[in-house]
Amino acid sequence: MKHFDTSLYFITDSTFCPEDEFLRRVELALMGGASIIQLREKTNSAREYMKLAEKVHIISQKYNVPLIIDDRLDVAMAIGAEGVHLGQSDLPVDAARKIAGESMIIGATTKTVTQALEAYENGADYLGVGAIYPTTTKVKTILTSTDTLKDICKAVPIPVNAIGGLNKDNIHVLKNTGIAGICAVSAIMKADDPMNATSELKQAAKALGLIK
Ligand code: TZP
Ligand code: MG
Repeated sequence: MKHFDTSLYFITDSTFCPEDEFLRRVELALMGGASIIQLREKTNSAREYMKLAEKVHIISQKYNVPLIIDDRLDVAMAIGAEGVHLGQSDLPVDAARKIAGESMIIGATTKTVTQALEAYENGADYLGVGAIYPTTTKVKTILTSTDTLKDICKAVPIPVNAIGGLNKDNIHVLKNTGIAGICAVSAIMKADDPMNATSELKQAAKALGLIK
């Protein structure tokens, strides 16, 4: 059995600060209690992506937190990351599973029950569903209702995480949806104090009974 905890799923954005500051923020998020981290780079070359991933992996290993690489299975495998996250235009989950083997954590973005069932049946270990709220991090995304989120949670037996514009003041809408965790980029990455922001988000989610 694969052991991973998606309750506080921190996703990076390195586009708005220098690398030193980026790595410092990554570490603070882990210190604040992020249970899993996704390195999400959209503009880097494979080589740049890999170099940054190696640096982030050194930090994540220190905190015993799995590192998931967004989009790129090759980068994930090359650096020995614990997982990869695949969107609807990335490698299909079954193809990635064939290449990566059973031990790799594979996550998938799904916006409908049909997509969720397909990803699960093809071997996904967890799902990301959203955007729940409008987001400034990913411009090209459509909103997913909490009703659809609930239907997806009911339809698959794997952890389902909510994503998109989430922060400690608006996650109450996720009550009774059946999610396993919350994904956040800006609420952590752009906070004055990413450690505090992470721990406050986790506390808020716990207080609402969204996570344990
Ligand atoms: N997928 C759907 S919304 C989103 C992704 C990657 C970005 C979420 O970022 P933020 O800053 O937490 O709204
Ligand atoms: Mg993708």
